Amino acid sequence: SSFLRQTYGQRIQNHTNPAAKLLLETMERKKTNLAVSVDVVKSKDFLAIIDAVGPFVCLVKTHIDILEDFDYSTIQRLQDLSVKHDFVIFEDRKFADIGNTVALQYSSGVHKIANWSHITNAHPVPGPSIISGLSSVGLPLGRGLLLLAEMSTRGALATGSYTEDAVRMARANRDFVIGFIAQRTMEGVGLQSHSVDNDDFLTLTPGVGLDSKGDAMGQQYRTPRQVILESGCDVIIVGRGIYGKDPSLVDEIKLQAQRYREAGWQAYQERISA
Ligand code: S5P
Repeated sequence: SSFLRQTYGQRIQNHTNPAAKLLLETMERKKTNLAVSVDVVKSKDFLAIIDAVGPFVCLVKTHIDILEDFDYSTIQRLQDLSVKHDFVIFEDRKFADIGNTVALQYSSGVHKIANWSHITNAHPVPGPSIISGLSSVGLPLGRGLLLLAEMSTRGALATGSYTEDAVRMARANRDFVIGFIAQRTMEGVGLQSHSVDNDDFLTLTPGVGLDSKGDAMGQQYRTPRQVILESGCDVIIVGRGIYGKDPSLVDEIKLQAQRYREAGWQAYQERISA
């Protein structure tokens, strides 16, 4: 039977990885499957947006390398906000190199991602060694990894057998790989028969917008209903749909976050009661 009919709370028991459990617990506790992607370049805006959307989200997704005034104190503030508002942190680093290099990129440099990000992600393109490299750093810290099995952009190359192989790589590394960045659930993808006991991975899905179909650079948007109810994804990731063009409009950002949270939760409730 499918995990899509189980509640987020029920699915906690299908996971052993601490980051996966934390995310599902947070979703159940706060009744939200909304993640906000905070793609702004000034630390002040970054922190203000996170403080504004914090009550409505299960997770905050960062691109820490776009902050032009980055200072490690921003990380301490991000962690304080994550405790204040009870959300999980996901640095969207999209690692894509050999094991030795990604282990260094994950642990070191100015950002030291493994120190503070509960979840990060990787392209499966190098093969299984990217998972061993990252897990050598992240697993002892209780971190979790998402594989990019599909992308939201027009013309994306992550399709067909590439996507299937990504799912097989995940199944072979269940201790560290907690799910996928994908446009639909990967449950059963690439299986000859239903031969795995536990195929419950988390599906986090970007390319979500209620008012726009895409941008001028290949992004494509679908609604929370399409993503959660029709495609069986678990978390909607919303960036510009929530913070728009002006990061200083805090009240408007709060309203949009509430709107997306409601749309995502409504679609989830329809799914589990279907
Ligand atoms: O396939 C993908 C994978 C990711 S992680 N498509 C994406 O858009 N993303 C990320 O999601 C992207 O890097 C950006 O941070 C966010 C989408 O932002 P939005 O403003 O278009 O909602």
